[in-house]
Amino acid sequence: MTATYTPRNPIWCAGCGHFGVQGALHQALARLEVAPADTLILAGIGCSGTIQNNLGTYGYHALHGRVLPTATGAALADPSLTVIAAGGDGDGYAIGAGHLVHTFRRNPALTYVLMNNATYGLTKGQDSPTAAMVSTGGREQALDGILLGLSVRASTFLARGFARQPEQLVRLLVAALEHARSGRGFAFVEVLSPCVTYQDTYPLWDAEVTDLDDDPHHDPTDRAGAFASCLRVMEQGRVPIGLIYRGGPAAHIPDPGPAHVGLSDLTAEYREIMDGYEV
Ligand SMILES: Cc1ncc(C[n+]2csc(CCOP(=O)(O)OP(=O)(O)O)c2C)c(N)n1
Ligand code: SF4
Repeated sequence: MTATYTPRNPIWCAGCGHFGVQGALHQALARLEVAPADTLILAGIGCSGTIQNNLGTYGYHALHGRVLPTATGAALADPSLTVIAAGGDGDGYAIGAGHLVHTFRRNPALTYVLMNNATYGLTKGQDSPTAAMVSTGGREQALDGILLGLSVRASTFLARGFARQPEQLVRLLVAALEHARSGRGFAFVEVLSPCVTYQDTYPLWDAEVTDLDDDPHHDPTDRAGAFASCLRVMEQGRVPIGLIYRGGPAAHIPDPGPAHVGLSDLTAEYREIMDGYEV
């Protein structure tokens, strides 16, 4: 058996939405019987960016905003791994926004869980690109990652869950992991995950979410229809959740070519380092 990592206790404030995300991810991986030794969780910087310490899988702490190119590299290097990228709305929608757009465009086979709390939790509550979802000050519009994803025609899986609705969140994460693991491509799950310390959005989002999974008129295989469903809900001042879109072309899996490193190609020094991880 291959040992991975002894999980740490989360460092989050009591009540943080990220606990719900972690619990749901743990359940989704268990439901699919994905072994921790076959799973790599890469996370960005932020309170959300510590999730990879807590699940006993392989983990990697990426630079702020750079989790997606790192995860794409891992998924291409070893397609047998279940690769999960994770991070906050600051990490993914601010400094990392460019990478998000190009990851939709490239559609690599990995899952991305973006914990949206409409603030920068780790650095004590500055406005993030989604802050306008909850504050009325200023003139800025919130960035909507789902509409952004729908607008890139190569995107193949878009969903939004709520940390307070664990059953649906587990279902969405299972569907996302299945999508990526079967080679269909990039599965993006934004989770409304309130920061109880700097921006407690539980009451607001409890009242404002509209579940498109319950809407018989919403067809998640119709990109234009999904866009219209989301806009209709948002224009009512509400937040659409559920499986928003699943379809599109299969994942583009490029031949890694000469850059591909097989175990037999490793230098003696590198092999020694790798051997250090064998138990
Ligand atoms: C290059 C760089 N710029 C800025 C920071 C400071 N910083 C650390 S975490 C963070 C944002 C965290 O917010 P978010 O990604 O939403 O995660 P949360 O803590 O809310 O879970 C910022 C701006 C940094 N670490 N590195
Ligand atoms: S500061 Fe906010 S995001 Fe960070 S652990 Fe506390 S509640 Fe969670």
